[in-house]
Amino acid sequence: MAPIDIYGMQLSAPVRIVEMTAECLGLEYNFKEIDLMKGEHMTPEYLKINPMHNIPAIVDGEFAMNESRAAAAYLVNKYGKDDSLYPKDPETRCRVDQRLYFDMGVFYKAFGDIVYPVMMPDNGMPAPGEKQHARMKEVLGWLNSYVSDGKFAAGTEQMTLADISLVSTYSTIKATGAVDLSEYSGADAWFTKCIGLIPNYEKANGEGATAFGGWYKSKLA
Ligand SMILES: N[C@@H](CCC(=O)N[C@@H](CS)C(=O)NCC(=O)O)C(=O)O
Repeated sequence: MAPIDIYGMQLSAPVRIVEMTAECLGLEYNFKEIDLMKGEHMTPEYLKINPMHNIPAIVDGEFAMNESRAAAAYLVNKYGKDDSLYPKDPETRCRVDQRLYFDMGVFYKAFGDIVYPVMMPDNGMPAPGEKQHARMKEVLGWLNSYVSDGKFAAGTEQMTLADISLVSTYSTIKATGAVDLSEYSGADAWFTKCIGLIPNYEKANGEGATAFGGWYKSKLA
């Protein structure tokens, strides 16, 4: 099988979801750097691959796709030896999907509302205050309830795409130090367990999360 191409940059949490998934599947991949700061996502070459001009995108032969969680699911569906990362049982898959949508639309959103106004002060977002921090706490409470008592995020016996996606966001939050995570010991134990199960974790996610955290911290007065 020819290696797939993953387009993106390590700073990006969605990009790291796809990389971690490829690592868990033992897939060979070429990482093709798309530096948003240099505008490389707006070149005609990249727009041909992904007209939505966000990262990540994958290319597998003739097939190109963006949206990290959809791309990660494709990789499991196509290349997984079994369905353990994305179980086919309808209820379990629904729980995995719910966690994936939760991660994108609720968890990362709550986090973004706290850090992006600091990292990109010109983007017009309101400065984070009590409201944004209260929301983040509520959302972390839900994550904690999903993963407490030694459970994986979708209630399975094994790690799934739900965990990989949530690990990407959780590690990024942790690296910024922008949110007090001390109340969520269940989540922290789950995080430590998951990162021990992801091959080449530092390369696929840890280094990028740390770099994101460094960027955030550099913007604090
Ligand atoms: N829901 C998308 C989000 C992708 C996304 O927003 N990527 C950001 C970087 S983290 C990006 O590429 N922004 C530049 C742009 O949209 O032009 C996914 O999970 O793939």
